[in-house]
Amino acid sequence: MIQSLLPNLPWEERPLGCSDVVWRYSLNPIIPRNLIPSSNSIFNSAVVPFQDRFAGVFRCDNKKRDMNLNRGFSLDGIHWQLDDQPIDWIYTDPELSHFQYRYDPRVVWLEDRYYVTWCNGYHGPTIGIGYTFDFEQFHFLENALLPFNRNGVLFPRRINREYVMFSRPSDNGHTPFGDIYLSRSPDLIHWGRHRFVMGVRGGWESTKVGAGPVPIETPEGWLVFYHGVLTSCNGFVYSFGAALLDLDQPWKVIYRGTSYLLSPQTYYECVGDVPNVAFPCATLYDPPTGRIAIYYGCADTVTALAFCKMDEVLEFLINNS
Ligand code: BMA
Repeated sequence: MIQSLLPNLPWEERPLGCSDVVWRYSLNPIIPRNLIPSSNSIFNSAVVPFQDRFAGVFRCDNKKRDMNLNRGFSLDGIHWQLDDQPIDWIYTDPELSHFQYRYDPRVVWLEDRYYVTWCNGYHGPTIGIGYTFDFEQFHFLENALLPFNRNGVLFPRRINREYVMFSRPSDNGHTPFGDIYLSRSPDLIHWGRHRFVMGVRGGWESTKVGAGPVPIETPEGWLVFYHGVLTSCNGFVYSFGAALLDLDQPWKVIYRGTSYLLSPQTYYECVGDVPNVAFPCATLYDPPTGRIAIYYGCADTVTALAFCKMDEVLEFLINNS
C-alpha cells in the first residue's frame, strides 16, 4: 500500500525536558465538550485526511445522553467544525435503521472510499460498518458481527485478498474482560476465520484490551496503538500502548510494549463524565518525517491530541517488549 504524504498534519515538537515517547499537545483539549449546541460531550472520535483538509466522524453524546456520530471538517486538524445533528445514514434495509446507540467510531480509507466502523446498538453492542465517498452521503452496511462486541477496527488494505478487522467480544454492560481478536472477510459483509491477537496482561492492561486507531503499515509490521484497562479500587483506568504485528499474519505479535505510552494524568483526562480515560481512535501519519498525531478521547468528555515519532515508537517496542 502506498501511504500518502501528510506534511500538513497537526504537530508540535516534544517539550523541553520531556523524555516520553508520546507527548501531549500543549493546547489540549482540542475539542471541548460543548463545541456544538446539542452536545454533552465529544470524545473517542476518528479523523482522516480528506481532499486538502481533514474530515472526521465524532462521538457526540447529546443532552438527552443519546450516543451518536456527527460529521466534522478541519483545515488544520486542530480546529474543527462539527454538524450539530448526527449523520443521517442511508439504509437498504429499514430493519437496520432502528436507532439504539452509536459510539467510538473509526474511519479508514480503503481502496476507493472511506469506511466507518463503530459500536452499534443492535439488541446490544456490536460492530456497525458504513461508508462514504464524500462525507456528504453515508451508507449503512450490515452489522459485521453478532452482539456483544466492540472496538471494530478495519485494516487499511486487504491482506492475502481478505479484508481484516479487529474486534473485542464483550458483554452487554461495562465489560470486566476483553481480548483483541481479528476476523476476515471476502466482502466486508461475511466475517469469519477468526484469530486471537492479544489478551490481557498485568498492570495497566490487566482487565481488558481493545484495538484503537487503524493500524499503520511499516516495512517491519503493522503498528497498532491499543487501549488497556486496569481496575482500581475507584473503577476502570484506560491507558494506551503499542504493539507491532506481522504484515501477512497480523494475529502474530512481533513486539508489545510492556509499559503504557500515555495514561490519564492531566486534569482533562482525569476529570469528566467518566474519570481516568485516555482512549485513542485515530492517527495521522507522515511517512517521510515519521511524525504521528494521535487523537484520543479524554474522560469520556473531550477530545485531545498527542504526538510521537515512528522510529522512536519502534525503538521503544524493540527495547521494552
Ligand atoms: C468503554 C467504551 C468507551 C468509553 C470507555 C470508558 O467501554 O464505552 O466509549 O470511553 O468505556 O467509559
